[in-house]
Amino acid sequence: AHAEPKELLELALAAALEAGRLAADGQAGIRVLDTKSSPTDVVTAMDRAAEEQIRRRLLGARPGDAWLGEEGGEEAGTSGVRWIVDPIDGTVNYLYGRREWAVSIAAEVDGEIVAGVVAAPALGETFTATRGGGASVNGEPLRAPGAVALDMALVGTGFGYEARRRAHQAAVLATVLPRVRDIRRVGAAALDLCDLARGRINGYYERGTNAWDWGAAALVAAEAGVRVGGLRGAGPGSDLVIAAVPGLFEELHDLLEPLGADTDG
Ligand code: LIP
Repeated sequence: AHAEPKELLELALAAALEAGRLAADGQAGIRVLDTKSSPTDVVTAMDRAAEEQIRRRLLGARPGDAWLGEEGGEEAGTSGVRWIVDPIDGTVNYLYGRREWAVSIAAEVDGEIVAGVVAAPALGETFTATRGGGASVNGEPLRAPGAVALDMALVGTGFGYEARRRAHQAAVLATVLPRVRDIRRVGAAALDLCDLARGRINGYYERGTNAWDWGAAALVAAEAGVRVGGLRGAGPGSDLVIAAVPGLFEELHDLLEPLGADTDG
């Protein structure tokens, strides 16, 4: 059955905090220089274990819901509710013992995300939002600061994993970098959008991310007053996500559009 966004948020929050503890406890044991087993395999195993734990908790409570997970793929449901889950966004940071990684859980009702949690245990930060109900960090209301001009903007971005895509992303960046205050590459799309919601960056764009990376965080950002979209009026998608408060959003959009930032060149 359908549920209220607040109920879905509570469930998602409990699941994200639990999975965050599991992953945080496991992070210390990962050694990048360990020669016996590949560290990437260890991270993949943790990704799977965390997603499985989230799935047990969410689908245990709501068996008719649909699923879209980074590790577990897609599964249809009957309730009209779909969970969109990234057990560890920022896996390279996680692997290197860095703190910028997060568990991301979004609840979609009839195709629209209505609740989202981004839990970053190593940072001690948990972001939550419900559609129309505002966004918070650690329970404190979040409001993005007003627009700055593009040349004063600190802009976050990220890069894909394939060489060809990266070469074009580097070409786009070569045009963007001289036009802005500076660039940040934090390594977790969910945290980029949450950082934007609290004014730690002013803008963000990235090609090639998936709904599990940005679904929950896009709601946090939108509820904090950030515009999140794509090129030419499109919504955010794997082609391109652009985010900034109104005013700066249009400037960033108009800079990226002629560069083909939504393509691989
Ligand atoms: C990662 C993103 C990162 C992006 C990578 C990747 P993962 O997600 O959050 O910002 O640049 O392409 O998608 O793989 O760590 O879940």
